[in-house]
Amino acid sequence: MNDLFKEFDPLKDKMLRILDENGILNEQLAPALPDGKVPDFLRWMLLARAADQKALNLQRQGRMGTYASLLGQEAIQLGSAAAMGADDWFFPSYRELLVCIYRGLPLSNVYLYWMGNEIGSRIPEGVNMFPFSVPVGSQILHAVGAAWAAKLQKRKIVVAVYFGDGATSEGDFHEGLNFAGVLRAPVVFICQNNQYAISVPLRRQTAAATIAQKAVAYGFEGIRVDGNDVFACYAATKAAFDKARAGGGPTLIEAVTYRLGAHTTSDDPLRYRDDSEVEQWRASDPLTRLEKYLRARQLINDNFVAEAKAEADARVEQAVTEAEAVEPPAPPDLFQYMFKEMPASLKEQLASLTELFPLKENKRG
Ligand SMILES: Cc1ncc(C[n+]2csc(CCOP(=O)(O)OP(=O)(O)O)c2C)c(N)n1
Repeated sequence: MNDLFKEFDPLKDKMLRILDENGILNEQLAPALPDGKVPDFLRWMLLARAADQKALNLQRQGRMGTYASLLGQEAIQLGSAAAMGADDWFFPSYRELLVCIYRGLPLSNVYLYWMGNEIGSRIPEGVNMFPFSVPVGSQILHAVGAAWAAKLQKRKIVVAVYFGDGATSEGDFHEGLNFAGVLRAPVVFICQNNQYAISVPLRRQTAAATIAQKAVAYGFEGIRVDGNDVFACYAATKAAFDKARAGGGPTLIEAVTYRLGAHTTSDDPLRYRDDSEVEQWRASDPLTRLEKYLRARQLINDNFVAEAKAEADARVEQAVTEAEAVEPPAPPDLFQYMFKEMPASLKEQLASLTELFPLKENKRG
């Protein structure tokens, strides 16, 4: 298992790729997955794509707040999520819709979150995730802490944490990796290198040749994978999880991918990148790649795709109905959830807000 990390040592300037852009599989590197499971991967990716497009539409219709699309990043999200064990935990940033729903978070929770309703962040019992993290990189420290706790408690739990290339410029990234290395914490760092931190390109985040090689400085293994290849993403994550569970410590995975959409619905990428660049990456769309492979192997046909899309649309509509049926948050909700005992300064602010919005908002306050 660890051979994968030796073979793809980031200092050797190598990148793990198993399924190429034409849908051709490298049998030697292919992970052990039953044929029946792979069409399911496509089904999930189609669901994420439908859910993503719906969120963008809802935002444009004023039915959702700002939304951060995952378009183009489905392979790393699905591949990594599928490699986790039932008891493992993950700590998302804000872009991991597919990881969340694959691991059991209802899609309606994701929608509620982006609708500005804290109820979206109430994670159901049994879904082993922390809520979305908007402060860039802060979840890395939480994840390392959780992994260390699991190690101290001798629980065979592995923790995954997701972040973008921009997060690697944060102190939290370096502190997290340093401690994980020293403590040999069972944590897998998953960097979705989608080339941009809003408008700032990767070359302005780091002078290093790769993000994966940063693991070397912290004393553990890193690997660079083709982030649009679901097999490579699955194989690397599975190896990293197996290693961590066996006491082998942390791993940094750099999934090289591309954010095909805008950073969020508030962003205009035309201002800082060329359409030609986007078009180039579109040719490596993770869904098209997987679909080509599955069709060539005759594991799916037109009917399968049509049915999967229809099923996805129905699930998305159901989730929207559920999310929109939840009462919108009242202004005093802003003051909930942070402190057990509300500090005096916040009590004062709450009182003046209540004065401004006296009647119906108060009923839930
Ligand atoms: C600590 C902190 N600083 C700045 C911001 C503003 N901000 C929001 S997203 C973002 C860029 C993040 O880029 P990256 O880590 O590459 O993740 P991506 O959004 O590309 O998935 C920034 C600077 C923030 N949310 N938190």
